[in-house]
Amino acid sequence: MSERDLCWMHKPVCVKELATFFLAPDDPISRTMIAEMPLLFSHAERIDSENDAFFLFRVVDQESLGTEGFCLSKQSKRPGYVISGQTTKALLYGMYRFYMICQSEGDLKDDVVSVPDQPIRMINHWDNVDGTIERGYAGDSIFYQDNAFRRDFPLIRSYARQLASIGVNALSINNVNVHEIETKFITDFYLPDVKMINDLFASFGIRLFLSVNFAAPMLIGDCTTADPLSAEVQTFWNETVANIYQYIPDFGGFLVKADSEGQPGPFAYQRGHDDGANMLARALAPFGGTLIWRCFVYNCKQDWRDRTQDRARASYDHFMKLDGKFDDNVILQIKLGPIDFQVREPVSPLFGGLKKTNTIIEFQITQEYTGHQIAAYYLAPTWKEALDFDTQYPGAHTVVKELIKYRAVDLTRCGIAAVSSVGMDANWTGNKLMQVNLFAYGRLCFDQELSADEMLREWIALSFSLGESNQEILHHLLMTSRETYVKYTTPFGLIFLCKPHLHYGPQVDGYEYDCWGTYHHADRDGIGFDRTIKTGTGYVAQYSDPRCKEYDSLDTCKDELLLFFHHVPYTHLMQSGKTVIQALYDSHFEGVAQLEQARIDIEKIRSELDPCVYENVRERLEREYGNAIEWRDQVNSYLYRKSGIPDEHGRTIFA
Ligand code: GCV
Repeated sequence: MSERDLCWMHKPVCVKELATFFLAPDDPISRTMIAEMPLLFSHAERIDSENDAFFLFRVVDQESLGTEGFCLSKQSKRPGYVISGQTTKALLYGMYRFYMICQSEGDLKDDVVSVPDQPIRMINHWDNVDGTIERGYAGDSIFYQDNAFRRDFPLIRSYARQLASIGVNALSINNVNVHEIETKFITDFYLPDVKMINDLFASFGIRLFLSVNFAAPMLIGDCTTADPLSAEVQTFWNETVANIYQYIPDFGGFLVKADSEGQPGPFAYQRGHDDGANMLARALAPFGGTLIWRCFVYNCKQDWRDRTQDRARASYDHFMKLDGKFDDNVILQIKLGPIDFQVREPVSPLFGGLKKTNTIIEFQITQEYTGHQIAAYYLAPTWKEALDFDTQYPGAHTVVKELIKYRAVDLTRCGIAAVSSVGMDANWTGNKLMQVNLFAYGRLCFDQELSADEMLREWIALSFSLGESNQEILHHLLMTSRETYVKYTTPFGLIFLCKPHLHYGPQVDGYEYDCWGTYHHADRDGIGFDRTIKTGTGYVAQYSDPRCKEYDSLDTCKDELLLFFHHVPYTHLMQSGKTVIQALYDSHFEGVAQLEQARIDIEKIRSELDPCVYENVRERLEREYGNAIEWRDQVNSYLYRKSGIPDEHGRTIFA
């Protein structure tokens, strides 16, 4: 077994009898299934008689399953199983699910009916054509090398099957910061390569998207402007899109980061983001293409002296007023929180705020602020919290997961996207344990009701051969990993105490006198960013009335977000009954103590781990432990020096 195979589909299920299916071999997804069967099921081979069939794949007419839902059941009169769905894509999903159930539970005990909760389940790659990955910590890009497509099709195929196995159905393959060469991906020179990748993913039911540069009409066309209302610009995009669909008739569409962190956009021409998005959407519409437009728009040249400015307000301020102005094939992609994938943020108020616009919630699987694939950090609890968040706006559907699932009938293009964590590292994700985040992401997109606990148990059962007590140890380590990381880095809603640009390791004032708008405002008396109505930036008012009241008041704002919304004295009593300063000290000590336990736990399960997995996990844990000590000591010393208040328990703080 090669290390590359160490994902959740590395051991075939042994079936007693032959398998058969009746699929059209000229359909690319059917061909994929024919190739996958022997990899997943050890005695499976194709035969022609339905009577001998161990598996039956049935294309059925059952509207409730939609185009991607499937049923799994036992055959009624003889041993074997039936996998049914309305399309071959649904059958592919059914086959993978059946495999995983057999692998983790031994057999299919009850019938399963599974229909994905949202139409778009996407992964965004921030890969650059030079082979680097922005915020990637698992090696180079699997798609590119030395300013060219890598063309390692077996590798890409193996990635595609992993994504399909968990139900991902859309993929963008280049960074949203679109550099010089990638701007040309939409030209004849690169489209044959894009097509090859597209066709490979299409055979696993995954639609391909490209990130595009808003200034492309000037950079690679003959236009003198990129103004979305200019006729020459519209012609450029119409012709460019028509050409793409000549090569790739099932092309998904574009993903756009505009007017953000140096990327060009419609603001340069005094146009709105609706003008920019609709112009591109209209070029894509005749071909059924989709335009995904990111709401990550804010001023990254802020003056830290001006306490009225607040980066958290930006997305809502820009996009709320445009609600209802976007074409049907435009989707706004909104990061989970108002700032930027911090360890804990409130959910963006655009969810629930926007009523007449397709939306995608954006998560980040790559661990930019969450430990660089060094720390163990199981992300599903964060995502679950966001999906389960009740915005408390008036209306039939108020919870985030419903808002991206059941929009008004004509708003069908909604879903979830997440930034990829995958690279050329042999175990795909740098830290073997962090494969769990990719797995859980896909599973959760398909079925929002799965708990973080269930998905973790399933992944452990599929990925390792551990006895029951060792499974529990690993489960505990990962289930608590998020809180561990939060505790030793930025608890209680603090954000950005990390090293600037790198986003790993502590530098408490790294962003304090900077232009990025991410301040903690610690002084000798207190700490936290005041976003309240009376004395702060008023950000809280972007939420529904009940949520606004909850966050605005010190009595009701939960401890976990206290310092995101309030500036309080160090002696302020939190809901936990501790003073803020003591809670901060305790949290940093506890985080390190939890890692000390994790180091012991890994040794306990060592004998049942593959040696190279053990070595990878041990090495990462040691680095995380060293980093945690640095965080604890720097943050605690910083706070002690500012406040002059000692730790109640007299533990070592470096004055
Ligand atoms: C792709 C953060 C990251 C950037 C990233 C940006 C985004 O600011 O640090 O690297 O750029 O988010 O989401 O566009």
